[in-house]
Amino acid sequence: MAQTATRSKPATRSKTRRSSSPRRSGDKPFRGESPELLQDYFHEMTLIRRFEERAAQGYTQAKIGGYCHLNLGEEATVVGLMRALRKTDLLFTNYREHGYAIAKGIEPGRVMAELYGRTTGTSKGWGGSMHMFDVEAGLLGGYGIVGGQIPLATGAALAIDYRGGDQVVMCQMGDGTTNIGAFHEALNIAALWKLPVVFVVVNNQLGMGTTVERSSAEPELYKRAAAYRMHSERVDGNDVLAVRDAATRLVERARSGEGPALLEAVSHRLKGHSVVDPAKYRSEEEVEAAKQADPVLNFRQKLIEAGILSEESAAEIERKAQAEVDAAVAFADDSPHPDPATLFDYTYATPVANDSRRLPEDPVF
Ligand SMILES: Cc1ncc(C[n+]2csc(CCOP(=O)(O)OP(=O)(O)O)c2C)c(N)n1
Ligand SMILES: [Mg+2]
Repeated sequence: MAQTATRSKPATRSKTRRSSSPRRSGDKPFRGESPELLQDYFHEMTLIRRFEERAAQGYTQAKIGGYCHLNLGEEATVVGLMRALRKTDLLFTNYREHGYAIAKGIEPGRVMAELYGRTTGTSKGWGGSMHMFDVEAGLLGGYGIVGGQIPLATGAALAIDYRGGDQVVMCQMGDGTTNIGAFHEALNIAALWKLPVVFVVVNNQLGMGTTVERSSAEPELYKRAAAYRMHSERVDGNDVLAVRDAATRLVERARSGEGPALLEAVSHRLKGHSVVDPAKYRSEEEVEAAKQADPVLNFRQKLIEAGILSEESAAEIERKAQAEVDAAVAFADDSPHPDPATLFDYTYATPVANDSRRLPEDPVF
């Protein structure tokens, strides 16, 4: 395979930041920001919050089956990251991706329909919570295998580079994922070949019930990029503007051929690992700290203090978000279930020899 000029350039020296305190937007956080845009961020963060609360409810009503992991507490990270991407840029995520699907431009109704397992969902109802997929929106999954998205995202970045495109790949993952071998393999090759990919570690400080300190010998995860001489930054994941600015910097850097980067966004998980996890392993203090750091409520408060929202206009945005989620639920509920005969239609892109299409009730021989 021919090497492109970009890939044959030697890797540059690491510019990993020495300071471990996450970047924030500063004392005058809204200076130079358009009030409409800030209100729009608040709306989208609130929409994701309400959507996820409703998904949890749908699970207890048995409307949603299988696994279901929520972005509660990560809304500022999700919105900030997605605002750094163009529609044509590609996104790969882990299984905690409902908010990303919405913020990447997929109708909330289609996301809820996928959770409900209906034909109008992003994956025709066959994927469920962990497998949202929409080529048009640039969301290439939704992966349930921890780290499974990382080699695929790196491969997509290689394809873009090989074809000389100007898209960037964003590869989202959790803190626990940085201990998977594929993480290191992918970062190494991405740095060597200067691929247009931004790896994002959403550090919610827990991998299921295990803290970062217990699982990672270097708990400041952005520093892992140094092993690959890759640029990296750490940002306050509860600060939507700081996340947007850091992600934009790294995405545009990758787009202009300066190579991959690693962004660590530090926030909290407000609830259990999945909707069925009561999270008994967390101390009261830890849960309280997570609540205090709530990115949606804190952003609301700051916008009111800055005169960008009033109590009434904030409540109006919240009503609007609730109405959109109600409409998404109605759309999902009214949509048809898939025909079981189509179960295997989307397993492989091309025909595969010995592709078993046996349903549980079918005879083995
Ligand atoms: C290869 C593999 N190992 C283990 C699991 C089980 N598992 C699912 S999620 C998870 C924790 C991942 O934590 P993190 O990367 O921090 O992501 P978060 O859930 O916090 O978003 C584990 C161990 C899996 N799905 N895949
Ligand atoms: Mg985690």
